[in-house]
Amino acid sequence: MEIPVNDSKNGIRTRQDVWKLSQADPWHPVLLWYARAVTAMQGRAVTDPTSWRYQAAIHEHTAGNDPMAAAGETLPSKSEQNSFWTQCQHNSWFFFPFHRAYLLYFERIVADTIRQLGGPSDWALPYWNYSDQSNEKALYLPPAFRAAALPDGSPNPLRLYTPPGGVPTDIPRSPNANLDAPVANATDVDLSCLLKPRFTSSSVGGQVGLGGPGTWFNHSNGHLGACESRPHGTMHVAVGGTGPNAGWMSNFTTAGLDPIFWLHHCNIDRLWEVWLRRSPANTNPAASAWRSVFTMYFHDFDRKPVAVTSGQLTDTAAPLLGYRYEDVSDPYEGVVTVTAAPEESIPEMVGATSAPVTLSTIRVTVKFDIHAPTGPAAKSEAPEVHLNLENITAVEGPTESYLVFVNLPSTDAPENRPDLEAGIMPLFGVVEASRGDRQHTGDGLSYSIEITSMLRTREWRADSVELTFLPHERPGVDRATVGAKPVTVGRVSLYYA
Ligand SMILES: [Cu+2]
Repeated sequence: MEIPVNDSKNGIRTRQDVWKLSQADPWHPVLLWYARAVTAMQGRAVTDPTSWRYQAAIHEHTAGNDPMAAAGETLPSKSEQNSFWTQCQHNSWFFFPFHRAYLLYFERIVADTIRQLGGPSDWALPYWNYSDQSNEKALYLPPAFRAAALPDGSPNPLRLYTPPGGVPTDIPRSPNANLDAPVANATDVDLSCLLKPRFTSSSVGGQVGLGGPGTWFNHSNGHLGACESRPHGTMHVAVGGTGPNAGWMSNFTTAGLDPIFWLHHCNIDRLWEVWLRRSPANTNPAASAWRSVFTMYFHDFDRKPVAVTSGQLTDTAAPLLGYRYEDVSDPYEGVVTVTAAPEESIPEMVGATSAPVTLSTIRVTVKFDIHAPTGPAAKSEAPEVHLNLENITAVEGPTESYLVFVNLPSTDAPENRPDLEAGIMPLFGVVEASRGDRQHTGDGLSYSIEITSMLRTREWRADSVELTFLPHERPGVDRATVGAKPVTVGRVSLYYA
């Protein structure tokens, strides 16, 4: 089917699947013009809001951690940095709208740069659909991000960067990223987040939604929404890698410097759209605290500051946004999600560990008692069961993601018991969330994983539960070589909701 790239009558541009473009031509004009714009934006001073580094600093900027910084250069004023840098919203119901606006103004800056370079006027950001089961290369970086040179022989900025006074160097990524090889596996790109019946998570945990808990400004720390956890967090770490030489995508402060970051987030933005369309019951928050009270600030391509709220960002075809996705089909077509509890149900804790759990490169097991519910969950015939993994901290990073198994017998190899795998904790952002400073409270990350069907078919109303944590192994990375990084889970608890 022929997809019209630009519906000029309605001013709607189409964000296309990067792998479909690449299969037609590894240097499809959408990618070649992107590469040229990246080079142009990297040539602008960091004080220019349309520069590559300014755009990346919106996500997070840490002085001393910018690999493209030149000694003695001038940065924007402290007050400008406070307003526009280190603003990304995580562990929050603003995760989706913040990143949607972030991509929108980035896309407008790239498109304007392409126009100035003499390129087409209808450029739109492509997306990387790593979960596409019809594409055997879906888990590989698209070829334009692995080629050393552009078709004219000049260095390819989608793979290389030039440090101040240096020569073109590979952008630090995981071992497989620049090879003709997968960077992730099926676990990393699992889309079961789309089966969540709610957008908003409980703010105390014990119930996870697609989008995250209701918060005010929240740069890091707290409970991750289902999509932010996976595939968002897992793919950050899969592309960036782990260990002492981990790459840009694994840290908040460098992620936006890697040109693949924007195609990854474009796919995350697309998944929000897929979720909304897959059921009329899937809706965005109606609360004004989400829609209109919280304002986010960016710069447009003309360098003028702009302000937006989430409520202005819900319709991608609205004039402010003006885009649609090539494909928003539902990978779970026909699968109906049932909400056992109403949106306002109060989760009740029925058991927890009494001491922090330290994770390691080998399997770590923890067991705790469960008591019968006495509060709201006691009235429910079939409450949902949620595992809460709270206050996860690490001082050094980036660290590997951990898989969580429920009641895995000590004699069983985890790879033989996928039926007991409850979920994954991608630790993207854990070091940032463990720091106590202006933008971070220091109390770490928290995950909530629903295990209703696992527990109900096995030890429903059991009096204890045992969890096993194991580092997640990725293509090209041996678990044993990742190296032990001290990761602590403050508390593990079980909730009925
Ligand atoms: Cu991200």
